Amino acid sequence: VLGPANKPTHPMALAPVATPRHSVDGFVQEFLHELNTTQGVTLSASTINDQYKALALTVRNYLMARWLETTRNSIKSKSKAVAYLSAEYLLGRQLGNALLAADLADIAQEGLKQCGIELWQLRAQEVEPGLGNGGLGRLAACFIDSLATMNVPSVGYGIRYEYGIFRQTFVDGRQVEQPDTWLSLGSPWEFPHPEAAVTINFGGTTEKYTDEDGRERTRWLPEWDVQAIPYNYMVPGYLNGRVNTLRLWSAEATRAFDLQIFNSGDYARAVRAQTFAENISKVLYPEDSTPQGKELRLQQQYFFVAASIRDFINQVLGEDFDLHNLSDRIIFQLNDTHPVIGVPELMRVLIDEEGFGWDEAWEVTSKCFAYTCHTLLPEALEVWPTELLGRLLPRHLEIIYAINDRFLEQVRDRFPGDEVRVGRMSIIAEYPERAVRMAHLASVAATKINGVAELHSQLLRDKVLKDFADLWPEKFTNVTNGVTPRRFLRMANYKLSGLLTETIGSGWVTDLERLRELEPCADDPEFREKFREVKAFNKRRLTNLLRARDGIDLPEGHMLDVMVKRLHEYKRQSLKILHVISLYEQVISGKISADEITPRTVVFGAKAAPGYRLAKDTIHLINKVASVVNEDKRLDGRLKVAFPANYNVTLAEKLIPAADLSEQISLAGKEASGTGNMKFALNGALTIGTDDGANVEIRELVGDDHFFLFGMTEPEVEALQAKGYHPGEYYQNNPQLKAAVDLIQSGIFSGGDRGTFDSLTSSWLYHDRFMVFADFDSYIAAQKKVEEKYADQDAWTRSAILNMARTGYFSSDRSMRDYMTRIWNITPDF
Ligand code: GFP
Repeated sequence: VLGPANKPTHPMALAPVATPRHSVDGFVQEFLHELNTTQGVTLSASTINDQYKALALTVRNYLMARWLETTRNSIKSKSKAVAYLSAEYLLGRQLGNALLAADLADIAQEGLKQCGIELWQLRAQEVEPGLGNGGLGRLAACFIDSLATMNVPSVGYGIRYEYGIFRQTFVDGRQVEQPDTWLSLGSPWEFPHPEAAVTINFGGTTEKYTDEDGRERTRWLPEWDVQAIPYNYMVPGYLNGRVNTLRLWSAEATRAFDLQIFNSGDYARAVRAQTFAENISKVLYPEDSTPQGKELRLQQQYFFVAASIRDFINQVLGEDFDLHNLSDRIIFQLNDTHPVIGVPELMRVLIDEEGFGWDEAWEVTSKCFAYTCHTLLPEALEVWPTELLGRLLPRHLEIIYAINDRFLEQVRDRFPGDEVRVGRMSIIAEYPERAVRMAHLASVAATKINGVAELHSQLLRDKVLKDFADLWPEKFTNVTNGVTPRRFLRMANYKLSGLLTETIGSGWVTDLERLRELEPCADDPEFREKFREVKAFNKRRLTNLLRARDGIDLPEGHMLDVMVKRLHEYKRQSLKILHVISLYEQVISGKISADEITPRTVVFGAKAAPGYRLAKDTIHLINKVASVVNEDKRLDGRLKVAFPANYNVTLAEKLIPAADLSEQISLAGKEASGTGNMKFALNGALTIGTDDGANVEIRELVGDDHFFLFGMTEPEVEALQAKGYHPGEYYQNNPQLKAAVDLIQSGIFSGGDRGTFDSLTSSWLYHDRFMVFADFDSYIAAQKKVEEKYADQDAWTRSAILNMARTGYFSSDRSMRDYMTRIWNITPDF
């Protein structure tokens, strides 16, 4: 991926690859050439897809020389690299980013115009690769962008899911999942390398043997295998001439089909092995409520991690490299627990294949991994039943047991007699079934463990991984998440970008803290006016998009109140919809008149995991409320709900710059960080939020006057839990809450059927772990403050500008700097 280490070369191969001329003429020539030679069409006969592909290939050509050079230099410099191991990369569209990185956007626009083509139409052709689920995958994409922009030798490793995350549709308000066929027209951004395939083994048994030197060794006798085929993607840095690599693995059967069986006429059986093997890279997060689904997930994890480790060792380091020095050349960053099976895999490679002794192997392995935890929910920490892990990866299970034995010895030494602690910390859980706790394995092996926001890292130390922090306090650190300013400000909000650059120069794109220089502009009426014009433009742009994409009409002049994120109870989309229902209820029951409502459109964007019943019911409720509220004349058009289906990065890029209000309303102590919160603030939306995740740091930076804080703090949540949370009391004692819940139960949103949403209402009323009712009152009060402030547009705009000016800290460039100094011990290449 960073290039073969010791391969033959030729003096001419060292000459730089020609980059096409950076001029409109040069561009047009290149574009027409691609159209003719790669797509095989003339301009006049070309379809829009031909044009899009030719454009993508043209842009690629401009980046190609840089890519080859980056690769060559990384090998030569022998510097330490980061391998980011992530099961998800939510990349978004590639074309716009590549145009920006290669400084080609204006040239392309002009050149295409000369050919009678509009650039934006071609950009709209691109189907984004949905290789992630939410914040975790998008974070990985932001990080690799920053690493390239900051000249850090690095490679991203992951899976090329054929179908990615599902495409969400709504049928009668309910989520229905469709396969996401993002590859159906081919992707011009990938470079397959079948010749560099890696064989990945599964199943079978292990056996002991004595080697030539008379040493007792173990070997794995696998039962079946699959080919991991690498697909390379360019990761261009912003205007710095560096192009890093993202390498995604695709599964192919080793034995495609059995000709004997085929010829006997049993066609289905002839290809069974192929289908089975290739399922591995079919979809992101196969539904895991079945044992088969669970097993497939573990297969996926081992598949991509084993291929990546093997790839790095073979391709980058080469045969002569002394693996005792591996940690001088690499750090594997584990993005959550999904890649943690890499720990026993590296041990196996070193011991079984390279002949290392245990201690030597552990010495290397325990320096080569660092672990980022992204959650606070205990149920989100993966565990694999030993029955399953042992069946799929028998040698790895042995190694895990051996790691655990040595680890528990250490615990016993340190805390003699404390067997309860030993049981708590063990990598192996005994209840409800014997299973491997992957977060414990990661914590034992990693050089560093980090959370993703200050509060989160603190809670990891104090609660989730407390025993480990007691044992190894020095392992724990924090790196607050960040987002790339290139995609989420420069590209997504080009009007605002223009205004910023006009005011403070363009340096902010790679040095986001420079937005601070805009603080004084908050008091400048002329700047405020321009800022408002940008927002109005972004709203019109969104309106046009939603009309075309979803048939949704956004009314003019409304506050745009946006809640977009994965659907989960802890994130509390339910609290947001209860607010809408409550406003509606107050108007139709005559408690307030419609003109007392601030004209507001609430926009939701969220996918629910296919097997997550309550999340899907919440989507159903939101859609049903939308259809009733949007039609009710009594509201005088002052309250609307929009829920465009299939929220993704492409939509986020239009939605976030248009938003006035950002909803970050998780129960305190549950959201690790959040990154949407950062994107909204940077684009000049005000946040209504709890003291949770990175909200805490956002509020500290922007100031209390420019942030709508509500809800319990984390210690208050804990105290309430300890005392006993009785949601029924809130319901009984708060007439406004009761009226909203009763309205749902009246059947008004479900065609008269009173039971449709019982699953939700009874969860809130009887056993809601996420305490929606407890924060309802304070949320409503904070929304009143939102309305008051919004009524004073000057004050609102002032706060919006300050939000943007003060949140430059949340650049993923800063996150990467923190990883480099606190975790990786790496310096950038220059
Ligand atoms: C998860 C966490 C978020 C966090 C991201 C990235 O994302 O709090 O910001 O990882 O660290 F929950 P989601 O799966 O929730 O989107």
